[in-house]
Amino acid sequence: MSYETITVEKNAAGNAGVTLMTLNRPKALNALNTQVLAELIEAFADYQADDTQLCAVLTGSGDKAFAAGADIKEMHDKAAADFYLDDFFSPWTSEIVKKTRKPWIAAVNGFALGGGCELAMMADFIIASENAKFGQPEIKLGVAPGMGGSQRLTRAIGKSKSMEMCLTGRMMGAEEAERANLVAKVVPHDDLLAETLKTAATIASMPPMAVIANKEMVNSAFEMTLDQGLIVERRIFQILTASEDKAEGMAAFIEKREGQWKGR
Ligand code: CO8
Repeated sequence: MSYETITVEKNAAGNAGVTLMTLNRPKALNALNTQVLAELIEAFADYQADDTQLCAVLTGSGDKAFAAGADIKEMHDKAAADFYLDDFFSPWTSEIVKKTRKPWIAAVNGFALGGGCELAMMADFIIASENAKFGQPEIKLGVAPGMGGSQRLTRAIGKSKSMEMCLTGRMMGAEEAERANLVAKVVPHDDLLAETLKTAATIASMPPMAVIANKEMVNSAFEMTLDQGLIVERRIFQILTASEDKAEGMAAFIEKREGQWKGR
């Protein structure tokens, strides 16, 4: 498949099972326009469908930005009716987040602002370069987050900090983002890609069905009451106990060898 605004590399840098997707509009600080969305939807669908690929990484090209937001130049001339009738921004969640059952990591290499911050938060977790800067500056444009920022940021870092970020539009550096639990870890800028690919390779080496199950369980903590979530956890655990990989994983532990996964 050929793309113009993103690049996709399977088994990236020799890491078996790891797909690297890169937002590739560096002159516009990787701003997210309609074409980027269409290409990412296709790339994520291909990743989901390809049984050889088990963990994905999304990053931004260039040294400066993961993504500096939704494309302001594209949005500038749109009328409210266009945004409403097209249900603008809806496919980011419905086509990418909901349909990608396999894990993906955002490797945030610089600015992650507005839609860029919101896209990073759609990932299963974020690894940030020490140069990363997160923010929801939409208020300065007379609007507000539209791709999930008010919801996902608030769930990640709590109401007080999220409210302050959204109302002032200020940026949060990587260290603060780690303290606030927005990111899983911060690494030196030059090591970001290698470190994130290494983490992805670790995930790709796990039993694939158990990976999807773990992702589904943790995500259910955001959608349900504790009682409902605990039921989901128990049921998924019980299903996993019937898998061939459970039999193999436990046998491998007892026999002191590496497991060989079937993914079922
Ligand atoms: N959209 C389009 N182009 C952009 C964007 C963007 N979000 N961000 C940067 N660019 C372009 C600039 O226009 C510039 O292009 P050119 O060279 O042609 O002038 C190029 O990228 C480089 O940018 P700068 O010269 O501004 O670089 P600086 O280093 O001086 O500044 C910043 C970097 C601070 C990141 C600055 O570019 C900036 O503030 N960008 C905008 C950040 C922003 O406001 N993001 C939020 C956008 S809105 C959004 O994401 C969700 C909207 C929800 C709306 C819902 C509507 C219904």
